[in-house]
Parts: sequence; C-alpha cells; structure tokens
Amino acid sequence: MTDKEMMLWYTSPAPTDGDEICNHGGSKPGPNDGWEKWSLPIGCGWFGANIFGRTGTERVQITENSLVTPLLGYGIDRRGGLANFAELYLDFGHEEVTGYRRYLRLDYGTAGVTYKVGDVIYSREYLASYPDKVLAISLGASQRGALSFTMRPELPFGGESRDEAYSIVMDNKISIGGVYGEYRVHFEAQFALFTVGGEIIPGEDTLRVEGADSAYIIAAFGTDYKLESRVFLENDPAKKNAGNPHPHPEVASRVDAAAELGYFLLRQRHIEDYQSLYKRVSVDFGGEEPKIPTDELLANYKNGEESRYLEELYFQYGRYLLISSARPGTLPPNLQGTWNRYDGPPWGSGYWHNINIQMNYWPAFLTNLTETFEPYVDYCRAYMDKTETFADKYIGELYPDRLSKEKGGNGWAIGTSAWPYTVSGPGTKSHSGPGTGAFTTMLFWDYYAFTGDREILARDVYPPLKSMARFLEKTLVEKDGKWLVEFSASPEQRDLKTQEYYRTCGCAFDQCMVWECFTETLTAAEILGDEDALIASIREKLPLLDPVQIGEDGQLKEYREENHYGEIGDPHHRHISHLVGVYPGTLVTKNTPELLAAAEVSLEMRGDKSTGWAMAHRLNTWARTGNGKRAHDLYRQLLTTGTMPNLWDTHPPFQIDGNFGGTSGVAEMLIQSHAGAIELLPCLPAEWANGSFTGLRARGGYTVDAAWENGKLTEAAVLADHDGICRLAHICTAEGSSCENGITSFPVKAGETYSLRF
Ligand code: FUC
Repeated sequence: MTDKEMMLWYTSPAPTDGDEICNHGGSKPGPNDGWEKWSLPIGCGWFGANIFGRTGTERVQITENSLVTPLLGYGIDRRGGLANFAELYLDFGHEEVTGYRRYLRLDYGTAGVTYKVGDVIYSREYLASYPDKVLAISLGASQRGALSFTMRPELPFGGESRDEAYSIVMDNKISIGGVYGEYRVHFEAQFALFTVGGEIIPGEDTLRVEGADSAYIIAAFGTDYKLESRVFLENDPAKKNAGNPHPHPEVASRVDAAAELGYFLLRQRHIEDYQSLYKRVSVDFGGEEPKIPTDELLANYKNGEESRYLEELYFQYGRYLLISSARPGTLPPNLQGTWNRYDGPPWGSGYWHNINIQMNYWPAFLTNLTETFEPYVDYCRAYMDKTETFADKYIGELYPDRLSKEKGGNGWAIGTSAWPYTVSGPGTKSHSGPGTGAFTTMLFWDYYAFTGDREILARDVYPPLKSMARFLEKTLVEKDGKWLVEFSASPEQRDLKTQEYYRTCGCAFDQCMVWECFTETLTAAEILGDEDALIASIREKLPLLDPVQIGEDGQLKEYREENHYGEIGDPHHRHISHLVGVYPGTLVTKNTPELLAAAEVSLEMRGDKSTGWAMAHRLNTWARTGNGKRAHDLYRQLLTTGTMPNLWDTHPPFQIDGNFGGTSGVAEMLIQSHAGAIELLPCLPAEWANGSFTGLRARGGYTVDAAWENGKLTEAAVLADHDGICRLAHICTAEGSSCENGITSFPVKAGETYSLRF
C-alpha cells in the first residue's frame, strides 16, 4: 500500500463556453455547458451528482437512475431514456477569485473546491453517502460571517416535460418534484440547509444565507420506482409504477435522519463505508504525485510524455466510478454509470447487452468490488419472467417443434437494449446473435468463480446459467456432425458488399459463447450434483461446437465461411466479438498456443484505432495474449484518444464502459486466473518494470498481493477464502508446496495468508 494520494484536480471551474462533445440527438441543451468533459462525478449507486466547481453560480447536476421515459426511435432522432433529475444552483457572486482549486479525492470519495476572494478562503466539500443515501455539501469561509449565498434547486430545463411540478420552501428546506413521462414516475428531491451564525432568509423558490460562518446542505432524492417482475411484464407504461408509495415520506425521513447526524458524522460514515471497498486494492507503477493539474497531465501524456501516476490514477478511477454507481440495493450502472445531464441521453443511458453492460462489470470481481454486481443479480431476477417469454417467442418462431409449453421451458433470452423499465428480446433477424445471453451469464459464472462461494452458485448463479443453457441448446442445429447456432450474427458486423447486417450460421461469437455457457453449466451441475436430460444433452453437444477455426491468413476466424481476414465484414470493426473466447472467455488461453497466436493475428489486423470502449476491449484481449507491449500500447491509446479532461471515457460521446474496461485491462495485465492456475504479471510491459499491487482477486476465492523489480517477481502473498489447494503458474515455494510442470500447488486454509518465495 502506498500513501501517495490518488486525486483529480484542476485550477479552474468547468467552463461554460459550449465545450461539449455530445449534444446527442434528442437531448435538450443544458442551462450551462462543461458537463461532459469537465464536471466531476460523485455518486453512491442511489444517485449521482456532477460538480462544476463554479464560483459565481455553482452548479450541481443530479441523476437518479429510475427517472426514465421509453426510448423512441433510433439514430439521430432517438429520444427518451434516462432523464436529468434536478439541478442545484448556489449563487455566491464570487467573480474575482485567486488560488482556485477543485478536486476529486479517490481515496476518500469526496470532491471539493477552494479559492480566495480578497483575504477570505472559501472551501466546499461534496459527498454522496451510500449508508445514509444523501448528498451532503459543506461550505466554509476562513472569516466569521463571510459566507453568504442563495440556494436555488431547480427542475431541469425549467421543468419542461415534468407534470404536476412543485417547488415548496418550508423553514430551512426546499422540496421539488412532480410526475415524469409516460411511466408517470413520481419523483421528489429535498434540499435542507443548516448554518452556523448568520441567518436564513426564505424566498419564493430559494433560501438565502446571509453572513454565516459555515453551512451545510443535505439533499435526498427518490421516485416511486420498484425493481420487480411486474415492471417488465406490464405493457401499459402508465401502470409500471402504479400503486407504489410516493417517494415523499422516504425522502423526508432520509434528510431528517442525516440532519440528526450532522455533516461531520455523515462524512465519517461515508468515508468508512467508501474506503471499506476502495482501499482493498492498490497499484504502484512508480508514479509520483504530479505538480500539475490533471488536465495538463493528460495533455502532456497525449503529447507523448510518460506518466506512471496517470496510469495508476485511471485504473483507480474506474474502481471509484464503479463503487459510486453500483452498490447492493441500487440499480446496475448504465451506459453513463449514474451520471446524465440530458433528457434523452446517448442511447438513452441504457443497459446495452452486446458489450457495454458486460464491460461495466469486467473490473468488479478482479479488482475486489464483488458486491457491485449484486444490483445486476437483482435486475436479472426482476426481468427473468419477461425474458422467458422472449425465449418462447424466439424458439416458437425458429423451431416450433422444439417449443416447450412450460413456464421457463425454453430458458430465457435477452436482446441488446434494456432499461430499468423494459428489456428487449433477441430478434431472429437481429444484428447480434443469441450468444448475447451467454455473454451476460458469463458475468454470473465469474461471480461464482471469483468468490468460490457455493451458496452464491446455488442461489444466484446456477438458476439463470442453466436456464440460458436451456435456451441456447434449442438454438443449435446439426450440420456436418457439428452443433451450430442458427441464426447467428457477430454483433453489428455488416456485409461488406451489401452493407446489411451480416447473418449466418455458427459464427465465432455465438459458438464461443455457447461453449462458455455449456462448460460453466456442466461444472456447476457437477458441483451441485445436478443431472437431468438437459445436462446430458449439453454434455454431448459441447465437444461438437467447433467454436473457433484458423483462417488462411493465420487469423482466428469471425465466420466459418471466411477464408481470408476481412473478406466478409468490416476489417476494422470496433466490435471484436470473434475473440470473446480469448477474453472474457476461457476457451483460448496460453494452453492453446496456436489459437492464441491466431488471436494475435486477428487483433493486429483489426487495428488499435477505435472508439472508447472498443480500445478497452482490445486492451483486455491483448492482456490475455501476454504481450505487454501491445497491451500497454492500447492503454496509452485509450488514454490519449478516448479520455476527456475529467478522465471520463469517450466513445464519443461519454460512455463509462471504456473506463471500466480500462481498469479491468490493467488488472488483467497484473494477474490472471482463467487457465487453471493463478498467474502473476502475465502481461507486464517494460514501462512498469518495478512496482507492486495489493488486493487483486483470483478465481477460487483468493486475494493476492505482489511486488516486482526489473520485471521479476520479488514477493507475493495469497489470502485464501476457502480451504483447498492453491495453484500458481510459477516455480515458487510456499508452506507445503510441490511443483510440477511449472505449476506450484500448496494446501490452503480459509482466512490464512501464504507468502510465496520466487
Ligand atoms: C453498442 C455499440 C455502440 C455503442 C452502443 C451503446 O451497440 O456497438 O458502439 O457503444 O452499444
């Protein structure tokens, strides 16, 4: 563990000069700009807030993931999806300021602003508390009585598209709310103001503080949304939330409970909670705290300078963003995590299932943030009944003779787009094949693989996994002694000649995904002692899936019918779906060197240049090949061409998947465990020749620390969650160890830490 601080900081507020990348089709312009590139995100899964750090009028923009309308249309005419929840303005009128600094401290989960007006130092701190479900802002001044400002919360876009809108000022509190969109979402935000010294003067929609020593604001947000099966089954949009209690009492009681605590205790409880996750992992590549702000650091890096600190910072930022956007009880992180300033954000801020939601979760297990996956487990449980009907429809259309009439008898199936209120099914003429479902259940399998927790396997993992195997088994046809997925499509690839989406039989994406799903299901069935006709059938079909082949250019083929690389689809397509067997899959590993070499050929031919998340995808896949130089190239490429000054990933527009994929990519360079043994530094680049990490996770339920010098491991320690045998892909010694074929094995006891000598 190093004590160097991980912090984003800037010497000016988020600008207001139209510095936006994406005023995406359908979105209305915000009252000010600077959100996408410059504002700093805080959040706790329950809600997110963006801090602009302005001194004249501060803007805090708030998002809550259940304020959603149906997505209408595609392309540039797309409308709807997640909405902006509320804006909080604080009018200070501080125009001439000196010594300005704003920051986001990853070690504490707090953001802040400090500056001077004349001789007075003003400081503010912002935090989003998961345990107390509130936003808290403290405001200080270095001179008694020097703090004066107006608190002015507003509905976004002047309340446009909000029905029954209200704003009520009572004592020291302002409540705003209304009813939103076709789902008739009842929503409310409350902002309570507390001062030391001075006075609070109520206005029509405002509270004015005059001459205070210090102050703090506590705010809470809520809707009448409830994540449950009926939300997805109910077709009438207006009835999805019908009958649920209005959020008012709950929001009020949260504000009151937090006010009882006061800022100091709230802050303490927040930091304890946040650090209990964040501090589990550290990385050190020899970076030093920079003397220049983060935007300059990034600009210099883009100009070719090195910064080990920036590389460490981006890694930890991904962990920060995941902790801040997904916790037990909340919704999962969407395409923008939990941060959105639009009504009608890019792709509606949905859960996109042909890469994006999976990538969001790639760092969850590996970087020791397992509980951030619980929201997806809850989400899946809620949409399960609906997705079973998709499987019925899909199998009914393609293979009526295989259709089961029983509930869940055809398994479940999922398409690409999804929201808190709706989920789509796979089309029999879609741009992504049914492998999409197994791409999703692989997350569930990893939930078990990394925890090694049998209870999690039985309760949360096996039911959706086996049910997905049930569906996929029905999508296979026998051709030339092979079992192939038909219909099949490599996500979003188009036919070079016709520019239509390319549809086929048994492409690598679908075959690999079915292979992973069947393999996982069989392993789970064995552990849990389950055996039936379905298990017997997939056991028989698994060896005949023929998931990957090598083509005439030495490439891992995307299509069975492909001879030379790139003769069918776009050779530089952003999706690299045919390589899912390399990452996140487990089919192609260092134990299959010919296939791994073919994957490298495909990766080289696809090229590094791509959009945000697509570079992150390449990074993770390169990490699995063990080529440290190419993996580091991709990390550099992601930081230089896909990263904004606030270190958000840009596709463009802002999509959080690339941040999460960047973090998992770094972790994959440091530790892998998918090929039967734990491998330390499997893909170390020359740039990180000296370093250390603590707290990364390996499959089987292990927490691992390691240190290295000149590219060679010097020490490592493994903490076991369970009794068992630990296997390492290194020649090393530990208590009771034995070594065979380069694999060291030693017995472990739950809760014990084992030091390794190399
Ligand atoms: C997938 C990708 C797009 C975009 C969208 C949200 O469809 O192919 O590039 O990221 O999701």
